[in-house]
Parts: sequence; C-alpha cells; structure tokens
Amino acid sequence: MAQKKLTKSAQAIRDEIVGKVARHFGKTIEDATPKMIYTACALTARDQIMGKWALSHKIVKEEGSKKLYYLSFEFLMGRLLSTNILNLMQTADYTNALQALGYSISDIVELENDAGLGNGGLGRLAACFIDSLTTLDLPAYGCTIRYEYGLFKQKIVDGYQTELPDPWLEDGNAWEIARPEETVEVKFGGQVYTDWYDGRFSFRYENSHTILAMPYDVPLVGYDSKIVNKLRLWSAKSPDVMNMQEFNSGNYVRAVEERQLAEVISKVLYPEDNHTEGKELRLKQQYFLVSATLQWILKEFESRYGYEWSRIPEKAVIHINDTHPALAIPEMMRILLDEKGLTWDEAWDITTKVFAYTNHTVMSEALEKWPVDLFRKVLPRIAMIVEEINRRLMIYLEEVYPNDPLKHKYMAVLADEKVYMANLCLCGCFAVNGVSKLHTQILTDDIFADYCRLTPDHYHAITNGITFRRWIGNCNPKLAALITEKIGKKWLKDSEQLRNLIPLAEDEGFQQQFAQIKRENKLALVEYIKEHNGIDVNPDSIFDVQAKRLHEYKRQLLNILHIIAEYNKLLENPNLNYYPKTYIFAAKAAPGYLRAKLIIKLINSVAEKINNDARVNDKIKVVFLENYGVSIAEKLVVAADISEQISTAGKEASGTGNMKFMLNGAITIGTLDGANVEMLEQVGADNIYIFGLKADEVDARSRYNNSDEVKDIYSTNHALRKALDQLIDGTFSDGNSQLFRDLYQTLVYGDYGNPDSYMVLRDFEDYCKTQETLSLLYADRKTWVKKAIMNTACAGFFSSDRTIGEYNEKIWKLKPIQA
Ligand code: 26Q
Repeated sequence: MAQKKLTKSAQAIRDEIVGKVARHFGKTIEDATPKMIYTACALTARDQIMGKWALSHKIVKEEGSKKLYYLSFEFLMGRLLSTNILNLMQTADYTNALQALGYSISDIVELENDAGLGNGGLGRLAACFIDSLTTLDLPAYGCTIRYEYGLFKQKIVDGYQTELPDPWLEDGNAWEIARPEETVEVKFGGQVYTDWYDGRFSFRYENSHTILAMPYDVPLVGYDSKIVNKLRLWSAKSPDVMNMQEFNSGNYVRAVEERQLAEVISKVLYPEDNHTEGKELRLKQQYFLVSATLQWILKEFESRYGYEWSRIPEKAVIHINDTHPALAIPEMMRILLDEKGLTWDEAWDITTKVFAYTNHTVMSEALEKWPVDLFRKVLPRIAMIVEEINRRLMIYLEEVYPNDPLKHKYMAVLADEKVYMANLCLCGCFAVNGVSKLHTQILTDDIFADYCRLTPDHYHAITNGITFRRWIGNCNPKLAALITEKIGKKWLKDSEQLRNLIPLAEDEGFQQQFAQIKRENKLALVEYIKEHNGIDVNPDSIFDVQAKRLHEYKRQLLNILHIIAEYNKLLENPNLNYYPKTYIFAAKAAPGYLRAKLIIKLINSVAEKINNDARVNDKIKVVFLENYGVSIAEKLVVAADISEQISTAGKEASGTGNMKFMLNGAITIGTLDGANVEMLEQVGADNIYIFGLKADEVDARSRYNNSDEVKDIYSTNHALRKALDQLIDGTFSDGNSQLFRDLYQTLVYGDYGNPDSYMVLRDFEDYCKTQETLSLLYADRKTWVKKAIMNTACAGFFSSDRTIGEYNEKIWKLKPIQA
C-alpha cells in the first residue's frame, strides 16, 4: 500500500508505539503480535491522558470544586481505545502511524475485549454519562465494582442460548491503575453492642468479618476537554494473606478456601436486568461498593475540610443509579453517627442533602426489596439504622397523612419484614428523576405519587441520552465525516447543530451520499453475518433490526409472530409483490429467565426454517446474532434501515438503543413508550411510525380480565391465529408440539388466567399494518432516504451532553472546571 508521508504528530505516535513494544514486551515491531501492538497503542494513549490527569487533579483541588460521585453497579464501557483516541482528537494520527507500521487501525481496535460490566440500558447510560460529564469539564467520578467476570458470553447452540464466562481481564487491562495504598476495610456480619458512654450511645461491632476493598482507577478523557475524570472500580481482597491459625492447624485447604470466599464478592456481575432476586451475595456486593466508596469520599473530604461535616453537600453530590446502591444512605448515616460522632438529626440533615436517585423501571419485579432478616445477619448495624429511619418516617407520615395505615405501609422503608429500597431512596434523597417524560409521569402520578405530593419540587423528568462521540463519531466514521463536510465539525459537541442538515434532506446529491454510506455499512454487516452465521444476506433488502435485552415486555414475540405471518403469506401467494427483507435480532436473556430463552429458541427455529426454504429465500431472511454487546451494537445501529422499538406502552422507561438507531438514520417502528414519545416530538409524525395501544389503554386493560377480548382477536384475525397455532403444531419444532407450548399458552390463556399480559395479540394487527406501510415506503427510495436524513438531523436532543446539562442544572449544580 502506498504510504502517505507522516505528519510530525503521527511520527511521534509511531515512535511511541515502537518504544512501548520494546519496553513493555521486549520485542521489535517485526516480532510483535497484533495484540502487543494493541496494548502499545493503549499505553501510548494512556500516557497522554495521564499527563492531562495530573494537571486536572491539581486544578480540581485548587478550585475546591464540588464533585459528583456516580454510583452504579454497572458501567458498560465497551472498548476504550478508539473512543479515547477520538476524544484526544488523534484518530487520523493513530490511523496513519499504525498504517506506517503495517497495521490497520480497525483491525487493532477489534483486539480489545469489551468491558462488559453491565446488562443493558442502565449500564450503558452510566458509560455515556461519564463521557459527557468529562466532555463538559464537570468533575465527576464513576464508582463501581471491578467484576472479574463481566456479563456472560452468549453462544447459540442448536438454537438455544448457552452462557459462557467472560474473563475480560485475563489478558490484562491496559487502562487501569491499581491503587493498593487506598485500600479500605468493609465489615460484614457479627453483632452490634450499644454502650451508653459520655452522655450518648455508642456502637461496638464484634465478630464481624472484614473484607478489603482495593480500588483500580481508569482515567477518562472527554472530547476536546480540559479535564480528566476517572472510573473507580473496587476489587474485593482477603485481609490476611492466609488465615495462619487454620494454616498452622494443618487445615491448608480451608485457609485457601476462606481467601476465595472473601474475593467472591467482586467475582461476577449479576446477569438479571429488570428483575431482582434477593441473593445474599448480591446484597454483599451492594454494601461492599457503597461502603468502600463512602469511606473514600469522606476521607477525601476530611483531608481538605476537616470536621466541617455540614459542608459535605456543598462539596459532594452522590448519585444513586437505580436503587442498587441505595445502601449508601444508611452507610452515610452509620459513618457520621458511629465514626464521626454526629447526632441523628445532624447526620440526617447532611445525608438528605447529598443523595440523588434515578429510577429506571416501573416493572414491579424489578423493584428491589430485601428480607430484613438477611439485613440483620449480613449488615446488622445497617439494619438498625434502616429501622430507625423507618420509625421516624412512620411518625412523620402519621402527621402528613393521618389515619391512613395502608398508605403508610405502601410508603414504608420497612414493612412486612422487608426493606423497600425505592422508598429508602424517596425518603433519603433530595432529588428523584425518571428517564423520559412518560416514565416520569407514571412515577409521579402513580407509583411514587404519595411521596411526590409531599415534596413535588424534588421530582424531575430528565430524558436519557447517548454520547454522540461513540454512537456516531466512532461507530459511523463515514457518516460523521459527511456531516462535518456539510455543517462543520462543531456538532459533535453541540448536537443541536445537526438540525442544519434539515434543508439537505431534500438535496439529491446529499441523499445519494447518505444512502451510499448506509449501503456500505450494510455491506460490512452482510460480511459479518456471513462469517458468524454462514447466512447470505441481500444488502439491498430492508434491514429490520431489533437489538436489546430479551424480555417479554420488549416484545420480540410480536416481531417474530409477524415474521411467521409474512412467511405464511408468501407461501400462500408466491407471486406477491414483496420487498425483500432481512430481520435481524440480537439479544441476551437472563440465564434464569426460561421463557425469554425459549423466545430465543423460537427465533432461531423460525430463522432456520425460513432461511432454508427455497420458496421464500430471495424475499425473507431471519438472522439471530449471538453475544449482543456494545461492539455488536456499534455494527448494527449503523446498518439498520428499520429500528424496532415495540415495547408494551408504559413498560420501557426510556430506551436508549432507539436513540442510537435514530441518530444513524434508521426509521423507527415503535409504540408510544419511553423516549419514543420525545423522538416523535423531535422528528415529527411523518418520520417515525407509531402503532399500538397507548400507556393508559394498556393500563386500563391490565385492571380487568381480558379473556373475551383476546379470544375475539384469536378467532377473527386469521393470520395471527395461524401463526399462534403453528407454535403448537410442530411447524418450527420438527413436529414437536410441546416445545413452544408455553409461549402459546401465555399469549392465549395467560399464566394466571390473564392472557396476553404484554398486549402482543392486541397490538398485532396495527403492527402488521405499520410494517406494510414501511415496506411500501422503502420502495420509494428518495422519500425513504429523506426521512432517514430527517432522523439524523433531528436527533440532537438525544445527546447525553444535553441530558447531563439538565442533571447539572436541576440536581448536581457542579461548575465546569476553568483551566
Ligand atoms: C437488581 C437486583 C439484583 C440483580 C439485578 C438487578 C438489576 C440489574 C440491572 C435490575 C435492573 C437492571 C437494569 C435495568 C435497566 O437497564 N433499565 C433500563 O434503563 C435504561 C436507562 O435508563 C432505560 O433506557 C430502559 O428503558 C430501562 O429498561
């Protein structure tokens, strides 16, 4: 390949990489493996970030800035090399430097393991937020657990999901820096004794079990930013090298075992999303993260402001990402009461000015509640504090809502021997927010209404967003370059500038360029599908993509039932004028969620049947891509024509995948749910395809038995009925009529006599009609591309920079660093 003459800065990077390979691995470039080249690039980028880091640390310290601590059990970061290079504004230099060394940057960045420390939306949101915070020069720390195993890897075997561990740290992590000197102790179990001493109570913990929390820091650079923030990941370590007593008494194995038991706390990420199960280890993880983080926060505070504890809210704000880190509230109380000697009222006053909480779901099975017995056993002092919080809460509620025991119980932190984590947040936080308008409305009018009436000014609607640096800049470089060519480069930081593309939606030349890029992205996906699934896909077919966690409320079943109906229609009318279509699915199911796993099997069985049926082969294909995660999302969002956002209205708090597809010029078929509502507002009704029941209509139907309505649909919609019957006549299961019976059963008869609880049957007809409209529209290429451009042009609102701006204005009140 002809080599361009390198610029000075590219030469410097090339030399750095060569030097790193020599110093880090003792190899010459010729002898280095591609993986070594990757590591050398990462270390080179890290060096640059570190230089900035030291400086920004100094400024934050000097300015005495207020800081945000964003506590989250999940940070779904994905790969870091290419976004870091983009944020350093050195993509071209790295590309050219690597090319001079005989490597392509796209091959090298693919060698990085995804940091898959999250399940889905909530975890990815945290990652987007930390990018925007840094880009906006706001001082912030992300705080999470350094899970040794991220979210499981999914492998499809014979159409079934199987799970494999994800040992993402196995070949080292070039981005992290261990901070053993900042290790803290976290105590579990034992007994608490109360002493009356010096005119007040004091608390002694006995027989508790100590586990060490050691932090690892990952520096985070924003796009063209002054500041470097960090993600702090806590790792569990055993306090003693070995329990010498056990060891000496000959019980060597037991001594090693104990060590292992301590370290199991940070071993693995729980793979459930939108569902909770009261597992002891999960509770320990929760306390481990919050206790370590709060000790660190208060130590930092004390080192600078001494014992002026009442100033904490001036200098720190702690954000609780869903209820998972809610134990931070009683842990803050514990430290202030037991270790710093404050009174209850002083401690509560500070605590309730420091914490803010975001709710991410209204699904009742996802609202956390813990048996108080488990608290008493694992966290005895925290249990006492929670009981006291609840006792005082009950007194207060009797004042504000007298004689209303049912309401008190509904609002209690402790009731029926269970700790209600959302209520703990509602009574302990100064700000609460939902993640879209509709979601917030459901919170404030319905599930949190009694709390909201007491302090309405605490409640905010802040619609989610995504970082444009990763979700177009990095994953769709060609489109990003085209946009920059047309409207200048500021849009990556000032997303509303995308609106300057609106006039170009009518411009034929631009339409062609836009469509050409989409086609190239589709070709890359075609290649990926061929390599991973062995399926030939027509790049000129419509790419209809549903990529997200598998959950009944997200209604992958609605999608697949429609595909079955389409297949039947084509078999019945072989000469039907049909625009070729490729349906692409990607989804992980929680390992214990059997029905979700069965839906994956169904999708794969339908795919198998359709893809091998020569009669429809040039018309429909169905592809299930395994192991969905950030990196696969990056390939899908850029190649989609249609984005499926079809949750049962009222159930998807916001969605963020919807925004990624929109930004990259896909047209959405969706319900009026979550942030789809704002998407409709932004892009206008001509450019988004909304169908189905509205949230209030779903709600009304959920209040009474619907068997008649469902029966009626079943008997009158023949296409639907046929598709449903095929679930139990063996069409997609080699004659096995039992395999998919559970799916049929839940749709038609319901689990407890309440059929179709996710409105799949109720929304089927409207969904099919809307799909048909879209197929007809696609044939009119110009109109389609115009609408696709409008989607990109109107996506500016969904930048997480806007979201973070709102959080900061309404809740955090941080000041951007002035360097
Ligand atoms: C809780 C306890 C024990 C084990 C697991 C969990 C758990 C873990 C993850 C519960 C819920 C989650 C994740 C929830 C989630 O991702 N919610 C999504 O959040 C997005 C960001 O706000 C929204 O866009 C989505 O609508 C919402 O579903």
